[in-house]
Amino acid sequence: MTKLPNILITGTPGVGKSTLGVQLATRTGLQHVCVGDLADIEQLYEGYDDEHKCHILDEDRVLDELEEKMSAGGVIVDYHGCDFFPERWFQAVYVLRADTSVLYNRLQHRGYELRKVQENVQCEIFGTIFEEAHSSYRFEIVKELPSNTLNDLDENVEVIVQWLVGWTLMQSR
Ligand code: DAT
Repeated sequence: MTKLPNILITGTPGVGKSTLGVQLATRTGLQHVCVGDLADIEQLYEGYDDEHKCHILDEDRVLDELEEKMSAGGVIVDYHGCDFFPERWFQAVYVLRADTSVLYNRLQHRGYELRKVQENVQCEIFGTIFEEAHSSYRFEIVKELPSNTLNDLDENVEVIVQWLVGWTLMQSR
């Protein structure tokens, strides 16, 4: 039997990765893994960054934790970084993008302090994660999707479902 593909959803915090991941998993039956949640549950940290007020991810332990699942296929991973995953894990990489004002409001609503909101909005303006994705994966598998409205969310689910259908057909030829 052909293995199902793995999909990476990445982008700045607050762009809507988990929201899309959950909807996509419901629609496709693929398994959704939010790396942030996994790290919290399993305490996959190697310290605390006082300056940015966040835990420092133990990337090696995350990779160890996920390897078996990823090798089996059919996983949607979401995380706000993408350069430490093995390139071989993913057949498609989607970078979600949000407008400055939209992201600002979402992060403020999430309770982030002003400096953290500004840092993340700046990261989005500079397209930092988009660049990281392009430097980590083959150009043709990296796609950018707008994630500002609920309509965008619906369309993004459709785009990825269509990709999955096409990918599955190609494999069965
Ligand atoms: P992330 O996982 O990228 O940090 P999230 O999925 O938690 O982001 O979403 C952040 C907030 O934005 C949350 O309140 C849900 C909302 N949201 C996500 N995608 C959206 C969209 N396309 N349109 C409107 N709101 C969205």
